[in-house]
Amino acid sequence: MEKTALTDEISDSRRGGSVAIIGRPNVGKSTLLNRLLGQKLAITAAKPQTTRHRLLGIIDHPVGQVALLDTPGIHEMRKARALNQALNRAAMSAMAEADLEWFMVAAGRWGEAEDRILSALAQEGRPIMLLINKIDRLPRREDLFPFLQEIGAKHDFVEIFPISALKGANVDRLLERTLSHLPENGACWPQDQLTDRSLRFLCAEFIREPVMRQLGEEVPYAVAVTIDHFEERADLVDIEATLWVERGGQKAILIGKGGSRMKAIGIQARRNIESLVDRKAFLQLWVKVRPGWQDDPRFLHKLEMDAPK
Ligand SMILES: Nc1nc2c(ncn2[C@@H]2O[C@H](COP(=O)(O)OP(=O)(O)OP(=O)(O)O)[C@@H](O)[C@H]2O)c(=O)[nH]1
Ligand SMILES: [Mg+2]
Repeated sequence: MEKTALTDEISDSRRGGSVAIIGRPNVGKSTLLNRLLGQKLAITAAKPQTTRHRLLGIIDHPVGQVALLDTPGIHEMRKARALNQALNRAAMSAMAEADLEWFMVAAGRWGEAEDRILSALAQEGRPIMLLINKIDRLPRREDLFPFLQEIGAKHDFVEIFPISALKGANVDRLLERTLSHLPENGACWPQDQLTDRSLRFLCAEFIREPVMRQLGEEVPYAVAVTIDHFEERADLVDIEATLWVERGGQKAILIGKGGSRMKAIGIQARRNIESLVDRKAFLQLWVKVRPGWQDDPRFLHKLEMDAPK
């Protein structure tokens, strides 16, 4: 990396701290985590509510470390199922413990949801950087100016950053500026550590990703993945997993005609896992029905999502 003025300034004391990425579903939070890590850790899809867990990614930089917390998109709960409550709670708890907040919005989009999230963030009292993502979608850069003016006035943001998480525009600069706002001698994780999540957890997520990406409206939200068997060998990982749905009809859709959908999901999941573990994966997938799992606190606990008492 090119030596910057910032690197010179504080080369003798590493900075560090935790940063929560907060925003509405689908704005690109997980894409940014992966971009900054330089590898895929979080699952992403062009659908809201892809992320269900808070996910730590440790970003190592010459100037210091950022413990970056990806979070589920904060959403209004119409039906307020236990799963939805757990998603919002995971985001709020990350928000509460971060040293600094990244509030992410999509370029040109600001609505009531953004106002609500911003007021929750402001209540935490931490510095907030506003990230305006997906700027690659704008036909012209100038199109952003009126938007910047309007939303820049909504809060005393420490910085405002137009970025493209997908294309990588402005993200290096974002990281440098973020580090300058974090304490000296802050976080300190082993340099080769990427996250605090187990490989087993990540594999369950990497199986859920093709479900999110390949299936239509309702079914992906009714799917949860548990790992029944996980064995790491020198040349192979051997995994058996269950995809849980809530109804028989969803099971039929997930399996597809003659098993074709599950086959396609299995192929993509195996690819995801093999590139993560850097060896072959042997994957056996089952589909089972568990009515009402989205409201079952014990099952949500099993999925490593804290459930309401
Ligand atoms: N054009 C464009 N698309 C992006 C950008 N960042 C993310 N996306 C796309 O937006 C969609 C949502 O991205 P995610 O990273 O899954 O969004 P998220 O905020 O984590 O969503 P939830 O987990 O549901 O809260 C995906 O299709 C991404 O490829 C970007 O900078 N530009
Ligand atoms: Mg996400």
